[in-house]
Amino acid sequence: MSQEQQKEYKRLLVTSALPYANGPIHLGHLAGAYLPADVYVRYQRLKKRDVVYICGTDEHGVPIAIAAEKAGVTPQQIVDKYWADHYDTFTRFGMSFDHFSRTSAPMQHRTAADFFKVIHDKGFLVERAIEQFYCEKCARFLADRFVEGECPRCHRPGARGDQCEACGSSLEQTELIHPYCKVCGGTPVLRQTRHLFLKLNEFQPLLEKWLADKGEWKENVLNYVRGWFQEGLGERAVTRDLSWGIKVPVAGYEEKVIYVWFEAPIGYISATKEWAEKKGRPEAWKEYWLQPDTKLVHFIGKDNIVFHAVIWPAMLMGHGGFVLPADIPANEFLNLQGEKLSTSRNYAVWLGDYLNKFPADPLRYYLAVNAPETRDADFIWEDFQGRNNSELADILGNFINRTLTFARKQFGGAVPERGVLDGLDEQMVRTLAEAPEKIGALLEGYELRKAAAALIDVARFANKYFNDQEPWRTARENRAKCATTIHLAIQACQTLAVLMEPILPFSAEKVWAMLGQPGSVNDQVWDGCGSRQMAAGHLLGQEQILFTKIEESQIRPEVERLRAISEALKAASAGAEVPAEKADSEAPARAAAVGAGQPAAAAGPAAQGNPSAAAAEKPRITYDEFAKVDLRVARVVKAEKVEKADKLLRLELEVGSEMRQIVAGVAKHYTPEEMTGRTIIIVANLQPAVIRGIESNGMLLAAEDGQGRMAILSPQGEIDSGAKVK
Ligand code: B3M
Ligand code: ZN
Repeated sequence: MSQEQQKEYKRLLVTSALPYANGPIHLGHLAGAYLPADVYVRYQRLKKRDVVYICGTDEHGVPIAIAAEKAGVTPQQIVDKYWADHYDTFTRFGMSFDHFSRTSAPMQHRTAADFFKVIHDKGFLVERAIEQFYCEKCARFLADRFVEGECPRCHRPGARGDQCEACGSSLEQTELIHPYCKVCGGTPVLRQTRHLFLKLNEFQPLLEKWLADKGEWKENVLNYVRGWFQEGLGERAVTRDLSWGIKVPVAGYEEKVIYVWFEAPIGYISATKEWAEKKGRPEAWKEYWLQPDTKLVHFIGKDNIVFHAVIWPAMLMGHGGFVLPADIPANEFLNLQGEKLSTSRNYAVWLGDYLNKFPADPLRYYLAVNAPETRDADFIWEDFQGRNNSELADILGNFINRTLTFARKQFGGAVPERGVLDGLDEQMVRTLAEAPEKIGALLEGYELRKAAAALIDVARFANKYFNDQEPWRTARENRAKCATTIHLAIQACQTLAVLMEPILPFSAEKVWAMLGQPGSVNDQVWDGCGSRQMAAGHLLGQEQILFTKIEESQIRPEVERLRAISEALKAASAGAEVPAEKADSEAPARAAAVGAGQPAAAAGPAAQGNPSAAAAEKPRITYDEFAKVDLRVARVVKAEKVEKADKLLRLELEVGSEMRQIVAGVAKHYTPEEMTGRTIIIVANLQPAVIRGIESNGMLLAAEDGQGRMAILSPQGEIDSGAKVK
């Protein structure tokens, strides 16, 4: 056990990533940052720990500004709509936030501006002049995704200023071919602008030291962070040329806003302040944020790791006084029917839609037992149906139902006397007594899959106990024995009600009422809940149906809708990759890149934000489709840098008897000297493109990995240029 786990915490502060307020919540969100946190928090409350659970919407940033301009409404109107939408659907799903705030709140404006000022005044920010695209028609600089164009790598249209979704490359906006303003379509020009950069590099030694004893953290989180350290942390731009957001509180920067990823995590603090005010104890937030015996836990999806595990702790260290995260249990992604979610293409299951058709608990259970804890998981409607029917209905629901029905019929709906225990009874007693600790340890360690399975195991055992004791027989032959069986079975129902609560809160409450217990199951105590006996004579309540079986006819339309979208997408992209969709959020991997000319170190390691997306499989293609690509061996005759483009080289190639020119984005990894004389592989029949005014007639092949490394492909052995590659 690490020092971190042994440390005695007095209170818990738990957060879920703040969802962007520009689109509804879908199942991918839930599986990543919401359900796991809610289950954890509900468990901690039953453990009677002091816990505050904070969330809210992330309401600033470029995508929201663009969405508003396109829709002809104000950004505020958009975020108001989605704040209410998120609040409503989360509530119906059973999310038990202590406070659900929003980053456009006045408290956040004050808190974030003060925080920024402290970081600035302590000298952790540095001003840099950079060149950035400017739209003369719109009279503004084009931050991040306000500019789009053709991808310099894959040449598909619609690449964004920070990333090409089609091929996954991370880009500098100035590399785009035929860039255009996302709002008016005009061609932008390059202009000088200034931004403040966080000197993240100065925090690296401190961060490494801090993370050294976090060996108990999830491996995926530690791996990401190690990757960033290896690459070396660079400066990150933390201001943007935008009007929607929190104004930069520094003289000369009045026209700019704080970068959304600098400000959003501060939302955790401001939301806690609002919570404290709501409680009538405005100073109470300080206990949670300023006392070192607070355990701060951030639940996030894996695309948010660098922001929470590197940049945010650096900000907290820079500011001083605040607790640092004690754990960041990030989850992997949830796919859908075997394919990646795509929100813009509606290849998703929206929570609101789901809740209009099905209850919350079966989804909570399925997302728990099938959580993307250590690798991506898949939401499969048929599997969801199967688990609901065979585990929730046939095992858990059935046991509780048959027990209470039997008690009503045979014992007038009262708890019968517990008599002498036989071996089976003792096993049942032991199983119940051990269950809270066993399942508790799993929940404490964020092992939702195992915890959900262990819960069903208790019910499975209880069902078997019921069968083996044959109370329908002993009811006639040995009433005392029958009474003992039913007494223990009812006790098992009571235990299950408490154990169910974190994952199945609505059903747990129903069981509690069915048992005729007063109050709410939430008021119960986790520890010892398996050993608490029912009083003989206690009157049970009304039976209700706990879990309804889901029919094939209910899920078929869902499956068919998704299949139709997936097939249409495949037809449209004709074998090209359907990218993982992040259109509704700020690009995680390259979030700080604001334009060309910024210090090279300002950019994060290229593909690191999301290695699995980078390595994502493309749909299968036929041999004929592959055969359309004309791959050739080429020899580099001459190589030179492209002016004002620090990633580009102009290459003159010999391809058989032909000479060609291409522009390649390899300058960060290869010098012109290293390129000259090399034998490489090119795509020879790619449509020509003009990059930085230079015609590029082909594309060289190179591999990029998750560590930001690049290697150019070359043939092994002697071969003539112009030779075909197949
Ligand atoms: N809104 C990104 C996301 O929803 C971002 C999280 C902010 S947490 C401080 O993926
Ligand atoms: Zn424009």
